[in-house]
Amino acid sequence: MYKERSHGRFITVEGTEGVGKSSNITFIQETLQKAGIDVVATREPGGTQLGEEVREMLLDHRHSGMSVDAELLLMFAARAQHIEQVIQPALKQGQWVLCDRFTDATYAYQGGGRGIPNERIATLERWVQDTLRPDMTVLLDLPVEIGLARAAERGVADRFEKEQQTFFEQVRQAYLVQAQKTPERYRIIDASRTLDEVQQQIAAVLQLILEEQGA
Ligand code: Z5A
Repeated sequence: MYKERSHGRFITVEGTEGVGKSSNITFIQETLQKAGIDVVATREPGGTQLGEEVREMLLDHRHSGMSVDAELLLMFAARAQHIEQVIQPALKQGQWVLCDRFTDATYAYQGGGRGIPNERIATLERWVQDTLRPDMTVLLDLPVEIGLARAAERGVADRFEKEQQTFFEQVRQAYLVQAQKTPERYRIIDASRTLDEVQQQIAAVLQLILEEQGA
């Protein structure tokens, strides 16, 4: 479907519960903007009106009985709209897209967490994305118990946040396996450090991609 080669760069930020994605996305966006990059920040599930409505369904406790396949297909339904309406047009215009979660989250949560075989996810990935893949994925990694303790301070838990620690351990392992499989794309950040230290690590990896870009 999306055969055209895009000109902008596609950066995704991933991690388990409470790793600090929200806290660091703004930092990444500001760092890129200071380097003169035109950045579109967005998120999954979400990023479009349809995607945000799907997100509400996915996170809502009223759907605690949602089947794992329904969950998987809703993630990709939102993603299809997001790619067509936001990601691909931005990349074609030369903008950089900074996305809070993308398909690596599907491999981690629906694959690692829910147990859906990777081949099924890969089938949908090829269908919905064709050759579109992130250029760089920043994985904020930290022990699950620290992330859960940080997240607990935020208040009401959504449908995913109600999961047990073992679920998030599986999610974390699935992320680390993906990072091992595609080391050229993944940048693993030690997110257990202070916010300042985390941002120093992120600044270093951004510097590399900016140098490659000649920015
Ligand atoms: N999901 C899926 O299953 N499959 C998919 O394909 C996709 C998503 C795309 C919603 O995602 C859910 O969708 C998600 C996976 C699923 N469910 N879960 N869990 P989300 O990204 O919106 O949800 P989230 O993971 O809960 O992200 P979040 O709420 O935005 O959390 P965060 O961004 O990682 O953390 P934070 O809010 O920036 O930080 C948490 C707290 O820690 C906060 O109080 C910070 O001030 C504090 N913090 C942050 N960094 C530090 C450091 N370094 N030290 C100390 N304290 C810190």
